[in-house]
Amino acid sequence: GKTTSDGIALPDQSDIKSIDSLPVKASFKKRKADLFALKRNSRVWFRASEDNWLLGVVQSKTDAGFGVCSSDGQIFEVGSTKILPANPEILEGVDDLIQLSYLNEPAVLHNLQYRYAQDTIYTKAGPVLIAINPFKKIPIYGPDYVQIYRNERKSILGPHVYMTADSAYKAMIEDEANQSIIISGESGAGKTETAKITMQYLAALGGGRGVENEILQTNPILEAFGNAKTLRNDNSSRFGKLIDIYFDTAGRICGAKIQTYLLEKSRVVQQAQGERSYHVFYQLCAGADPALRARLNLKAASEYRYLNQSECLVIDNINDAEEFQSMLRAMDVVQISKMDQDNAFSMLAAVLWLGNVTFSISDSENHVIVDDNEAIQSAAVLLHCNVKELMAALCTRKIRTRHEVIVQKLSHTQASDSRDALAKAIYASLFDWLVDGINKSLEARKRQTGRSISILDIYGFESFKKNTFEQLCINYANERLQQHFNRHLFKLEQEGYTAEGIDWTRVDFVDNQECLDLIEKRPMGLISLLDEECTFPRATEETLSLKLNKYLNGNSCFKFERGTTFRVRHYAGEVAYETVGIMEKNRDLLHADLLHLLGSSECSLVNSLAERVSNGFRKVNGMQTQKRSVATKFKGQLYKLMQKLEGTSPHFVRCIKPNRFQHANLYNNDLVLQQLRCCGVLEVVRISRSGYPTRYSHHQFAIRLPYFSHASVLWL
Ligand code: AD9
Ligand code: MG
Repeated sequence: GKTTSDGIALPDQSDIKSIDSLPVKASFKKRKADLFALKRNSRVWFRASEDNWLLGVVQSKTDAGFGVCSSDGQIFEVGSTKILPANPEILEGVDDLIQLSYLNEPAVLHNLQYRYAQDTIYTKAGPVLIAINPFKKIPIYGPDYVQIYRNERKSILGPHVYMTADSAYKAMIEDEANQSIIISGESGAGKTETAKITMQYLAALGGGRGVENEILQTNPILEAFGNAKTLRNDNSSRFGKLIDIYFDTAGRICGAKIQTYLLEKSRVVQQAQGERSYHVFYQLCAGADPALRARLNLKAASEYRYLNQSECLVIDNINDAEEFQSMLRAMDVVQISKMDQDNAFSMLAAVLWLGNVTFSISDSENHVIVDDNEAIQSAAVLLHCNVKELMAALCTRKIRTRHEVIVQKLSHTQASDSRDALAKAIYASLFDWLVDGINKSLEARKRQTGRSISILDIYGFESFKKNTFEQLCINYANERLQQHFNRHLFKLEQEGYTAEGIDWTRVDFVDNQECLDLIEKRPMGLISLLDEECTFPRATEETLSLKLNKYLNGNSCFKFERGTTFRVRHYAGEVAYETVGIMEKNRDLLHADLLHLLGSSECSLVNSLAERVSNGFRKVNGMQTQKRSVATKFKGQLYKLMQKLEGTSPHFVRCIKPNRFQHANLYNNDLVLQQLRCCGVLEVVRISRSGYPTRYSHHQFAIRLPYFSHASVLWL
């Protein structure tokens, strides 16, 4: 590389790429200028080891770079590729990353960590709010704080989700435009909590009609039925949720509507070791009163195979029985009738008892019959159907040919699968039924303005040791959301600057279109190929793998691994998926016999659940029933969601997980950096800065002046 007038070696372009995620050209120019500007006593970040940056002060310039004194008085020889200018002390812990003179990664990380150490979890990154999960209660919520933020005294307290909610509310009223608050982040980063805090603020601001309390009380219900403990998060959302909150002309809340997305139903029958099924099952087993227990023939959670197989029945610091009581109160508030509540609990108990249904080999061809025991008897009673018919439907299959009906006996695996399919279908349709019931209660009673604020809280990006269909869908949804984020904060913003004739340096960002193409392009995308393979009765996990490998290998986001594994490079990281079980989950069939059985039940709830399930089916040749694939349906839902969000003014919140252990006061720089890098927050700050270079107050500017190097003026 070149040398400066002081004889300091300057880094090559290639060195810079690895230490800075900024576009190479711009970053090279800036870095060169920054290094020239470093003088004795300049504050700097230097890399002591891989990804470990320390704060120091330049002592001398040497042939190889710099002599730097660290904060504990040690002297380091630092090469010029391993040094970055640090921000002046006056900028320690600024509210908005835009205010930093130097926006390098160590500077941003230090700023966030500095704030986090003081329990200041919110920081602005230009138009985006960063929220770092504290994993502990911080006293910055509640009526007093709502008052402060609604009275515009926010500058005293700094960034907060309340501030974001407040901006959305004001913009809705002033611009007469629908708003959305889009919360993203990895699993466990704090999206659901943030969504609830947002709802609380809006309820306080627009309350008065009473419906706001109903809206808040939907949370414990939906979390009981749709959240579960995973290895990442003790209260992980296993469904996506968009809630539209409607306001009247006076700015008061007058109703709401909830839309949910793809509940992970496989969890009902199976969970990974150390995970749990949906909270509501454990709540019911722990909290039902004696009368309800007797009616449902309810046992302890440990007695049910669907709950005991993962060897995790309780969650630290959670009392399921108490949670059940809160959930019951919430159901009352949301006006779910006692009868509906009782019926819903019968369905839950029926699912649990189905899980205990066992089979025995009945003939030399290994066909099975259902064991006649407490499990099948209880399930039949709870489903209000004939026990003999239920037994028959579980272990045989009627096949109608043109002339006759053939009864085919099932193997052990087939029968177990049909039992599990029934349990999953009942639970998933119960969930939808519940959401519909809630929506009826929340229906906007006075919709004078038609104005709304929508809050989006979906399942966060996931990467486990084993990833399959569910992770693929979840991560796909996150890709879609990331694209929406990019579109608004990069594409639209930059187009705006160009249109206004603002002279600025174009900021590159990681476009995730290729990954989306990989998943959803037709006819050669993951979903299309999967759907096609699902129509072949003889398809296996191996044939699916071969097919994916054959057609997707050209996409740089796809990598085939041996056997039944393939890798996808997502914006948030690479994930290895297993094809095992993917086709069954995508087909999601429930045999017609079981559907008919539910339809013949004497319980109206069971009938209506059957109807819900069959709505997703279509008749082929009047005989077979088949459904639009789960992935294709999900794709359609996401498409509609994006269309809807496009019609609103978005407010973005990025939740960040500071450690993988759900611990308070534990901050892992690498983990934070990785999340910041992949979601594009740093680039957003750079764009905002290039668009509005004079965001400083006079006072701030005056204080900063001595530190204002030639380089940073050029850069801004
Ligand atoms: V997932 O994608 O649904 O698996 P989320 O929703 O991003 O995930 P969640 O909101 O459930 O994460 O947060 C995880 C846990 O972090 C919560 O159960 C709280 O214990 C903790 N948390 C999150 N945000 C806050 C907060 N603002 N204050 C205190 C918090 N604790
Ligand atoms: Mg969540």
